[in-house]
Order: sequence, then structure tokens, then C-alpha cells
Amino acid sequence: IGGPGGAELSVPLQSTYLNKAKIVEGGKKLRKNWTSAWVALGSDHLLFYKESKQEALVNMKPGNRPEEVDLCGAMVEWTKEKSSRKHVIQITTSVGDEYLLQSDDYPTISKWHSAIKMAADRSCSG
Ligand code: I3P
Repeated sequence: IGGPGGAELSVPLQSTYLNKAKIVEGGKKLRKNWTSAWVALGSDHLLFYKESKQEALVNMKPGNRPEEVDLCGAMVEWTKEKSSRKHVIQITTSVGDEYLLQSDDYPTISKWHSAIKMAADRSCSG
């Protein structure tokens, strides 16, 4: 609970690294670059840390802020078209950014898919 991005859900999901690629920004296609990100889910947002959250909190350099993705109005779906990798989910935000998240471990990514979808479905009400 707490941290730079506000309240985060205290669930096991929080401790997962996922492969992440931002492929579209504001409707513009980006060059795909997969990186490993430490992902945290809040009630209405996702946070991507470049390093583990523990490291991020210890270092707390101004440039170390996590990337925050607003889930209000976001679409979350499985995709087979956007990558040759297996188990890829696509998040399309209301401002036209597209992110891919992937894990080789299906149970892991499947839990994230459900949790992010649920957060997105509920995020605009508050
Ligand atoms: C990309 C890189 C990505 C691949 C992507 C390539 O090449 O191999 O891993 O995505 O495929 O363009 P580069 O490093 O030269 O940018 P996947 O691993 O998700 O398939 P894409 O262009 O079909 O998205």
C-alpha cells in the first residue's frame, strides 16, 4: 500500500516481472522494444518500474519515477497479431497508447489479464 503512484492492491500480482513493450504512443507507432518491467496494479492505473519496487523506493532518484498508465477507458485483450511471442496481452488506453505485456508463464499473465481488465472496467467510476 502506498508508494509513488498512490494506493496499490496488496495482492501477489504486485511482485511480478513482466515483459513489456510500448508499441503506440498517442496513435503513433513506435519501434517495438521489449524490456522487463516490474509491474504494480493500482485501482485505476498500472505502474511500470524499470527496477524492482524495493530498489526504486530505496534509490528514489527524480528520474526513477515509474511510468504510470491510466486504466480509465482502457481496453485489455489477448492478441496473437501484435507479436510472435506467446501469451501477449494488449492494453489500449483512452489517449491512444498501446502496450503489450507478456510472460512465458501462462498462469502469471492470465492473472494479470483478469486483474487489469477488472481494474479498467471499474476505474472510471471513482
Ligand atoms: C523487432 C524485434 C521484436 C519483434 C518485432 C521486430 O525487431 O525482433 O522482438 O517483436 O516484430 O520488429 P527489431 O529489434 O529490429 O526492432 P516480437 O518479439 O513481439 O515478435 P514485429 O515488427 O512483428 O512487431
